[in-house]
Amino acid sequence: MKDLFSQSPDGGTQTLDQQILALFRAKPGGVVSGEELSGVLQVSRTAVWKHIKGLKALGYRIEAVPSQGYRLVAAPDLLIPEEIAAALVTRRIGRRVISFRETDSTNEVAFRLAEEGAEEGTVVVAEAQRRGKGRLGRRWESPTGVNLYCSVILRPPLLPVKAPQLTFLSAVAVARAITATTPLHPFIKWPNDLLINGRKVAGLLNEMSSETEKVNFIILGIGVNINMRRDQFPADLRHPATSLFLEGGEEVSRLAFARALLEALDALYDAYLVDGYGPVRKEWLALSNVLGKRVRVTFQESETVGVAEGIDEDGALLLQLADGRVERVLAGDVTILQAKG
Ligand code: BT5
Repeated sequence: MKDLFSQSPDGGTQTLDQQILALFRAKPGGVVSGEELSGVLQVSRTAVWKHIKGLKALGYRIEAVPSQGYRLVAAPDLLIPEEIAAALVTRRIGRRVISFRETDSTNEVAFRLAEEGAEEGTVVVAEAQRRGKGRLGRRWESPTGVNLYCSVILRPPLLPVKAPQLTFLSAVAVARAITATTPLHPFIKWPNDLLINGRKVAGLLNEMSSETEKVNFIILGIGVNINMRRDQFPADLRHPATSLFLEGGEEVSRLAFARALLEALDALYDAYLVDGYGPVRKEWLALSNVLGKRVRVTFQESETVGVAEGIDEDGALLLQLADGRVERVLAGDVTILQAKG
């Protein structure tokens, strides 16, 4: 049976469940009669009742109001298109959302959709990932129902070397969403981690399809640990990790977070297309935890030690070496050695 997660990736028509929820939402807090539901949806009253039962099983609290109909009392914190779209104010990003109960990797789904021509702003989310991806073939832990795993398709008019600018844009968007939904203070660790109190709360994996002179599309892959519990982290992570719940002591609505994130991405991307990279870079630098610190950057077999001075147009980290030269580091993992001076 089709359900709220089984929306066809090519958009397609709304499922019955989706239509029922849309009718409830059209009358906030109000009663929708069984007659109205079966009339608008063109199905029997028994079919309506079956679907209401299915929605209840998903966590929707739907009351039967005797001889009047049904009332939606509360919706679960599920990352499904209707719920994300319910109060979303964006121009491009999230106009189309595709959600999965489980998938291998939202980045892979988004990549395939983009290859098939999906429009800019299409968002793929999942409640769980079987093979969530980190950088360099690493794994991203993606337990069910507690976090956000999301991939956004962008088609910026950009030279491929400038693509890292969008990694910074997505880092700033995640920081804004954290600030909007919690009292916590996030920091960005170059190039793609978000930290709270020194522990990793989110990671970014941007993937690109390009030609020499032109980006075809970029997938912004964003994983945020929202309500993940201590015992859901494996013991062998590379860096200390955390979740918004563990840091703030309170559960955070994943839906509210997803909306805040898509709105932040939308606003930043809009501004980026008009004003360029400058404002993103400025906000990124203000959120960075490495500026002015002595760091070691390791990449495969090589390592560079220096004081982090900033980031450049191409996303490189600028490190001042012991001999005073400034080196551009394009990729790697950063360890903070000590504060300067
Ligand atoms: C990242 O890689 O931080 C990028 C993570 C991107 C995940 C998103 S989820 C939606 C989208 N779809 C995908 O398939 N991926 C993206 P990296 O910097 O390489 O960090 C990976 C390392 O972080 C792992 O080797 C672990 O040590 C650690 N790690 C794994 N899962 C974690 C988690 N949930 N929270 C914190 N650290 C984690």
